[in-house]
Amino acid sequence: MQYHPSGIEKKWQTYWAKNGVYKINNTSNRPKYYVLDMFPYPSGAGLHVGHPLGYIASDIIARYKRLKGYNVLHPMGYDAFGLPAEQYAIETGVHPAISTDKNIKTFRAQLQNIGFSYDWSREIKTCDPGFYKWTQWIFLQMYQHYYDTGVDKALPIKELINQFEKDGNTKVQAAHNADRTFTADQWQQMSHKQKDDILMCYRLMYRKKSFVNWCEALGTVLANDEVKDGVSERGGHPVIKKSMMQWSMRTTAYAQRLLDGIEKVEWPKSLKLMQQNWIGRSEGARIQFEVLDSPYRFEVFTTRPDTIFGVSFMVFAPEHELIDKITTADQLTEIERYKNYVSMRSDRDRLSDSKKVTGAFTGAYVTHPFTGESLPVWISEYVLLDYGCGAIMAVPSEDKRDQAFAHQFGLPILPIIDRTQYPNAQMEDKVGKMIHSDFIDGLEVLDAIESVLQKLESLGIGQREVNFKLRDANFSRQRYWGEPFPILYDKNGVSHPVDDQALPVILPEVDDFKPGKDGRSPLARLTSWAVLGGDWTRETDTMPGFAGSSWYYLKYMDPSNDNQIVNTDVLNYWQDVDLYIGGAEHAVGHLLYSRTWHKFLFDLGKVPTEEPFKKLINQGMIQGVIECIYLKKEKENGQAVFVSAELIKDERDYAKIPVHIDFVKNYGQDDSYLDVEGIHKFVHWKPDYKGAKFVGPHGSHIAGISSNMPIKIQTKSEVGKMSKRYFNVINPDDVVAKYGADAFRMYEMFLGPIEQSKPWDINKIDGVSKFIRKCWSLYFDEEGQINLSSEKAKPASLKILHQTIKLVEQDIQKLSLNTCVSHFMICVNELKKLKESSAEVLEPLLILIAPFAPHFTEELWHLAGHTTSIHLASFPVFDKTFIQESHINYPVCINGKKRAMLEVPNHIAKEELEEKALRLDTIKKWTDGKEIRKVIVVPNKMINVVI
Ligand code: ANZ
Repeated sequence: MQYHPSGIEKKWQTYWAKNGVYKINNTSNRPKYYVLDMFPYPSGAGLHVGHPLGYIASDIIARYKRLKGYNVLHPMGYDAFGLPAEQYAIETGVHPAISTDKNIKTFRAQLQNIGFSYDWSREIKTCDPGFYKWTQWIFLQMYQHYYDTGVDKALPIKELINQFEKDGNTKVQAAHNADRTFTADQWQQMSHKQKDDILMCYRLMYRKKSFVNWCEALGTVLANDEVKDGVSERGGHPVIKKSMMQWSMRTTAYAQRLLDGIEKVEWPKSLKLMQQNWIGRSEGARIQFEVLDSPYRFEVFTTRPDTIFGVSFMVFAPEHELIDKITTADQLTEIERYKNYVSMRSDRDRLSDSKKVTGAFTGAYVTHPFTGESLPVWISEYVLLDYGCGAIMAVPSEDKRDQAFAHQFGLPILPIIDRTQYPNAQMEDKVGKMIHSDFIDGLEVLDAIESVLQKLESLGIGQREVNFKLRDANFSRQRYWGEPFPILYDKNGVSHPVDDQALPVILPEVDDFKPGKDGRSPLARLTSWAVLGGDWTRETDTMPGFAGSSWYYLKYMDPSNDNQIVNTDVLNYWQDVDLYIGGAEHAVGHLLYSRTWHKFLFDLGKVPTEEPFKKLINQGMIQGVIECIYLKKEKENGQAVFVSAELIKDERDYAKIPVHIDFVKNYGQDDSYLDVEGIHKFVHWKPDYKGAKFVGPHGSHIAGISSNMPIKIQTKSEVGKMSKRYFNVINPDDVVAKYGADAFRMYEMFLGPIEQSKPWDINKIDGVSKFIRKCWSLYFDEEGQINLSSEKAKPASLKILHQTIKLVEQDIQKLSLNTCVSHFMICVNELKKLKESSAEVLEPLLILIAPFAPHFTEELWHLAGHTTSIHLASFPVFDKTFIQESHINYPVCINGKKRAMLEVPNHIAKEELEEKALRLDTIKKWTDGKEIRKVIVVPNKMINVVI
């Protein structure tokens, strides 16, 4: 019988769906296993062959665990709110809900075509009101809680109000951004609005005026990780700093717990390090300074209090509120000009542009707390407002940025550390003896830090402080396609939560998706929705893309529950995600936000674990070939000049233009090129380049191209991202249509270790496809009849089967899925040679391969007479007796040098073994006439005769 994947695969996909083979229950006596894929954003482009790499790996694990007797939760859903659908709506007028639904249909069909074992009855979409009801609910819980640093957990805001009523806020231990203290009496006197403003400084979801990354073109605020090099990651539009009223999430309250939790999870080292750096804990101190001839004081944050006698000026973040108050009249214009310049720069630009030193002098001075000297106050972009205190004491002798600044503006550099004892020490190393430093002179740096800290504390002008780089996350978007906030404002602007019973607050219909020029969301224009009776209004921002994805993994446990996020018993059963597979790009965004939400829900007693994802794997990328032609960066007479790759000397002088591979001849060889026809096609495709000049090798030129010129422009192919923008996207549907889903799955695994990025190389799929055919043929006789005998299998066949079981099981657990495929190949080759047809070997082999290639194994399983799915069978049990050799071959050595071999039965006694070794002719010859001192036997390894 011939192997025809298409018929078989569709048949079994339908069977699995109809019979609910992958449908699972929340009550089971089996142990649980939860394996999760990072759910996709359903983009208009559909899946390319890179996306399923992780999904195939997780599916193999899910299937393996099922065969091992686990109740496996393996769901799929869609991260369905987000910018692209909305941009598309703005361009085409198609409602985001419609295009998103259409894209989801495409994604689902593509996924089903690959034969994944998802329990589709649990599918979720973050844009579904039934789902975002709970996103809104969690938001409200965070809004109604604060973080108590005394007990180190989130507590109801009511308890905080009780404290305010009793003692004001002076004794409160809480994460906050309040800038004033008050007594119980003062609290009682406050208006509702004032109280609301104060509480906002403590809530875990809170509103504040903050500088945000404002992208005019997209009409929205972007998160720091959505901005790359001063432009939006999506679309590359300019981004500026703007002060706006925004919702924020107080992630920073959880900074230490987020850091501690990293120790407890099984994640890649590199990923843990990225999270640690992003959280960025640093121990130091706050030190107070007084502005000369003025009532103002301020604080700086420093990790190096020991360097206090090296301070020669102060630097403030340009946005620091004190600047306007202390700048002298003659420096006002200069300061304004500089602040204007900085407002156009992203944090990343400000920190990375190390060569460029900029700043402005305020005209103000401060007093050094120990020497009493006057130090000038500057502003510069290298000091960020929202880190530490937004101001620093500059020590140009010990800090590189301060040093560059001092050089640029001619400020004094005071040496304070003698490192002659440490010839290899760097400036950043905390070693050396303090000099020119008053009461710490002669101390080692670490002792000096402690000494200065104690002095500052005793004088009451400084205290120890731990700072984190982690910032509270902006939680507002001025866009349409997101979750509405369940928040109302009364006529005084006081915030009120929507009643739990009134959730979800449904995203209303609008006709015009464009954000307002005033920076407000399209919902703000919909007054019928946004304005309620009695002067009440709704919050019209929407939540960011990461809201739904911060907790979606919980809803899969109990998707249809409308009364709770997840039923408590169900949560106690599933606990957490055992294995999470997804892209490394989510290292600091999604994974930090979801860990924060999870810890918050843990504090509320809503989830039983502190960490959501026990083990995590980042799959690599499947790369595509990018074919490029080169464009000279400087045009000639205003016209584009394309240059043959052969002529390029320094790539930096040229821009690469990715082109369609079908323009290019001889693709896949070293000398791929555009010929005249290709150039015509290129110009037709990019009319902007009509009349462009193409410079081929040997100085041959083409301008205005005539078709009979035998010219070639060499192109260059490189391996890189698979993306629409590089015209190298391969649709898995096409591969499945040609080779079958089983071959596609096995091929993607066979490409290499799952964590590695690797180029798509279709030539290799033939090998995998041949393997499947070979394996298939093992189950048929010469007449093409299914042939599984009930006779005992040959010992050699059992041996290879059990060796394979052992290796595959070992490797699956290590997630080394590529080597599993090699084990199958070796096993099938051996069994083919042995002409094995016994069901005793061939049936377990099918189960072994089934997680990788679920379709053809199911077909053969049924042909073998089974009536239930192979995927509900049991994984074969490794039995070591089958692989034990009946005989052992011992090398026999004389004084450590091998002289003979001895084959003996497996379980022979030591004495007998020694006797046999000494009786060997060769050994007798070597020992003849010599004294045998002793015979050493290393069991199963060797025999050594010492003479
Ligand atoms: C004096 C000093 C002397 C410093 C020295 C460093 C070396 P991390 O480890 O990143 O926490 N700093 C403080 N706040 C800042 C801000 N808002 N923007 C930019 N820089 C800021 O680094 C803390 C150090 O970075 C602080 O210690 C401060 O410079 C600077 F030899 O103070 B240091």
